[in-house]
Amino acid sequence: MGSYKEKFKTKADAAAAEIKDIIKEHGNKKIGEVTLSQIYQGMRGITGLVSETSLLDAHEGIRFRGYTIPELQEKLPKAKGGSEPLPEGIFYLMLFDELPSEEDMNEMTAKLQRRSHVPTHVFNTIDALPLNTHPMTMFVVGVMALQTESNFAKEYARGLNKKDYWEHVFDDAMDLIARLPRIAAYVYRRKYKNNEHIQPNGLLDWAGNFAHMLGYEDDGFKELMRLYMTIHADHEGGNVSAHTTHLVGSALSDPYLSFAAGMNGLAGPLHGLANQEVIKWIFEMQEQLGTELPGKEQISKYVQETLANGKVVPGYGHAVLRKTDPRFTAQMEFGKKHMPDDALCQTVWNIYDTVPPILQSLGKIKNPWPNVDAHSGALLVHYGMTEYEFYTVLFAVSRSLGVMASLIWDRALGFPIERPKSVTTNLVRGWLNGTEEIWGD
Ligand code: CMX
Repeated sequence: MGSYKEKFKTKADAAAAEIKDIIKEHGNKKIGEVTLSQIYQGMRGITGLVSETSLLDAHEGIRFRGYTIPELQEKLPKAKGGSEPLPEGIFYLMLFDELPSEEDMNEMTAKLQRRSHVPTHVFNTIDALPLNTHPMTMFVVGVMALQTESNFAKEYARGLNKKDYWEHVFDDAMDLIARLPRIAAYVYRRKYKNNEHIQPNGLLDWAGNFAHMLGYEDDGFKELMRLYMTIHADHEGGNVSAHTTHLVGSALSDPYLSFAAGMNGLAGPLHGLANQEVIKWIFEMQEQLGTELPGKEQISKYVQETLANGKVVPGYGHAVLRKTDPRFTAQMEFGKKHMPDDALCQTVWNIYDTVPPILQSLGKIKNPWPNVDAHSGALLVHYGMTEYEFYTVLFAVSRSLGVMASLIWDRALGFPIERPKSVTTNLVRGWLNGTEEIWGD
């Protein structure tokens, strides 16, 4: 761990010094303006956060430290015999702003393996929940139970110098990432596989071992997990899960508390839970139409029905993106390569041909294209994972890579507690008729 921390500190010190200079010289420069509709409508488009690990372009999609998903698929180290990137690599890249070599990769895998022990009380806490509890609730409860292990919380209670915060957040972040696959697999096996658990395999990579503990030994599923864990890892700083983790962390809540908070946001149907909603919606369509492979006209009618019932079409639309999500494309390519004849995947592709023009015709949807959640479930079902309520837990395990790397950077750069200003409509009314001023105006 020593060498990791030294490596990180050299980079963080240089970045902190640069940011200090930027603020000193340019701190009063304005970035855009804030409109009334933005403060009423989800702060869309307001630049108000720094997140170093990835950047989202509305038309191009996500870049992790400057690299697109296809570039990462080419440049990141792979498992032996595999062709998908190892997610440890994207974590390394987000953390150190440097592409890992094969050797760096192996070192990261080994470090995570050494930190992966989950204490028994975590499993006992999950066991105390009724079996019909949603897997995301079980998962977050497991994370909360694991908070007893927070190095940051212990050191803070003892009295910690603020320049050392990052080091203990670093330890907690690594521990948490190492342990999450075990907790997630425990939730899955408890809820869906007769409470029969599978011990970790220390010879496997982080995602391969996760697949193994879930009970999936197929090499194709392991490859899928590597891709899945890589592409869901981060989506810049403003999405609900990343922003919540960052916000809660800014109060110096430890990484376990911050991550659990973020994952409660991921569990919302407009965010990460959309992956379960997509498959549920397709299964219901297949059942209603009495066919595994509905035609485009049938899909079109079903979509119109969904909209007429005042529901969203899950897996479509995005607050920032204005084109097909490259994470959707990466999964579609995986499907075309490994399961071109799969009826569910073909349905997902037929939906892709059908839905955007319908959404576009409504005239109010800013992005009619599919997002990451539109595809993931079909690939999982192909390998036998049909329990769609579990899907958001997979997303959560992956998202830990981005939000934990960001949290380490937040503390290393000394970001303060986050506290934007809010207003009341009464104040807005007064401001509009000239009798009140709005702070910052
Ligand atoms: N189906 C139907 N209506 C949709 C829609 C969809 N897929 N996407 C947006 N709309 C509607 C909105 O509900 C809104 O309607 P009202 O004006 O009547 O309230 C209108 O179109 C404008 O919305 P927008 O500005 O285009 O989208 P937002 O930035 O407000 O919301 C998102 C973005 C993702 C929440 C929205 O597109 C949505 O609900 N999609 C379906 C759920 C989904 O797939 N979420 C996963 C996103 C990815 C992730 O975080 O994992």
